Amino acid sequence: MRFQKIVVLTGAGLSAESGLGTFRDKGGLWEEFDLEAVATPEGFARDPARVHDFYNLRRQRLGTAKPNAAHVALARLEREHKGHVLTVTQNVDPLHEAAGSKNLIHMHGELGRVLCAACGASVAWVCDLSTATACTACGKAGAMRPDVVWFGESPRDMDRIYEALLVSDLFISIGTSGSVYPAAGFVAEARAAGAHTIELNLEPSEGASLFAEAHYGPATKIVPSYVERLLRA
Ligand code: BJW
Repeated sequence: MRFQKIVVLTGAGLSAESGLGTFRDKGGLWEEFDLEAVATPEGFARDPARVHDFYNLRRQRLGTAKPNAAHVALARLEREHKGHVLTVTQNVDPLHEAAGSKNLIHMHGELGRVLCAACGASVAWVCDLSTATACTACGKAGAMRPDVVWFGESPRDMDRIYEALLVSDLFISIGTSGSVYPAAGFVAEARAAGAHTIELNLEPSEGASLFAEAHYGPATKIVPSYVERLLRA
């Protein structure tokens, strides 16, 4: 294969066909919920119960979701590609790992984990959270929050991501609108490193002109066929 060091960035569009809503499409989560109220530290400080309701609902919706053909194809790419593949997801769902991806970074955190603001413990969590929930590590009640990254907070593992982008020779962006930074800036980092850049999305994203190559359509169609071609090349 022509490419040895691949970085894949995924967004909500990848999980759309698994029944999980995107954020900014018609009918997306930001039409139903106020972003400032539910996805910022300030919104959480003002009304934690409202934020817990939003994430409890998201956790419940996750219940029956299964990985789709696009998640499965990306796990296959990691397994069968002779070089290095790092998948960086903005998604908080667990569908990449359910499909078998192992070299994976959840840069915006995970819906299936909660964080104690008092002691810093992050623990796996499947139930609802409330303002009264006690931390299973330190016992303090009322300091638990979803272990996700809100606007104004630092995304996770950024050093590892930038290191991978710096040596990448192929960057693939899938199912993301390219409207949230720092993820929206990864294509420029990869280009600067000399990588070939590809967008796979339902429609051109905000940063579409930055990509050297693009294929548009539903992820469950275009991702498996692209991975197949890549592995045969
Ligand atoms: C399909 C499909 C199908 C549909 N098949 N495709 C001014 C300028 C620049 C930056 C800033 C600025 N002001 C503030 C900032 C920074 C800010 C930011 O970017 N704001 C923008 C609004 C401008 N960013 C931050 O605050 C971030 N932190 C930060 O920058 O810290 C500083 C720092 C930087 C670097 C190192 C260290 C520190 C944090 C951002 C946190 C984002 N959080 C959320 C919520 C997470 C938890 C949760 O899930 O609730 O993350 S917001 C939401 O947006 C979520 C997503 O991960 C993220 C991206 O959304 P995504 O995935 O792109 O979804 P959509 O809906 O936008 O797009 C879906 C796409 O799929 C569409 O294109 C469809 O066409 C497509 N699609 N169906 C294929 N079947």
